[in-house]
Amino acid sequence: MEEGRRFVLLGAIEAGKTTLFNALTGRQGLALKTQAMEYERDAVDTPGEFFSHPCMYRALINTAADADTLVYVHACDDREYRLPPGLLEVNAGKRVVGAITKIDLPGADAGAAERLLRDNGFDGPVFHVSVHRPETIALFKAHLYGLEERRTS
Ligand SMILES: Nc1nc2c(ncn2[C@@H]2O[C@H](COP(=O)(O)OP(=O)(O)O)[C@@H](O)[C@H]2O)c(=O)[nH]1
Ligand SMILES: [Mg+2]
Repeated sequence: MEEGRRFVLLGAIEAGKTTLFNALTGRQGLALKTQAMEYERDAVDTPGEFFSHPCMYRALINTAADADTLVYVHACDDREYRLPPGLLEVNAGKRVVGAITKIDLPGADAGAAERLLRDNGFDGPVFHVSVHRPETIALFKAHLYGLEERRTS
């Protein structure tokens, strides 16, 4: 894996990280419960437990430190902002991108979810995505990989 081209998906359990990871990387199969860091080319999927267990938090910090882009994955029906502020502080200067997921859910209010992120000081670009709407994934993917290309060119 080429250094400095890696993005890592961070977010709570059930946020939709693994589903998004599979959609972005073309990995097949069901989004089974993620037990450990999963690497696929330049992407890293992380277990949501790493957010809530202090003893696992160290591993998350290390993985984030190795990454070039941090993707905060947030389900549109989640009313709580989950990104620990310290995580962005220790990764200052890194690209940060938000993904509001499951926007196909009935009554989904992606705008409200985005405001929640903004109210908590999240200032990277925010994308609204659903695995059931391929065009939203394509747009997000283009942004993610487009940024990677721009950086190395
Ligand atoms: N409706 C809908 N469900 C989704 C979407 N993305 C993920 N899910 C569902 O949300 C649940 C959690 O997804 P998963 O990717 O395992 O979340 P993770 O714990 O963050 O890795 C699963 O039941 C997924 O099928 C989406 O875009 N739309
Ligand atoms: Mg998972």
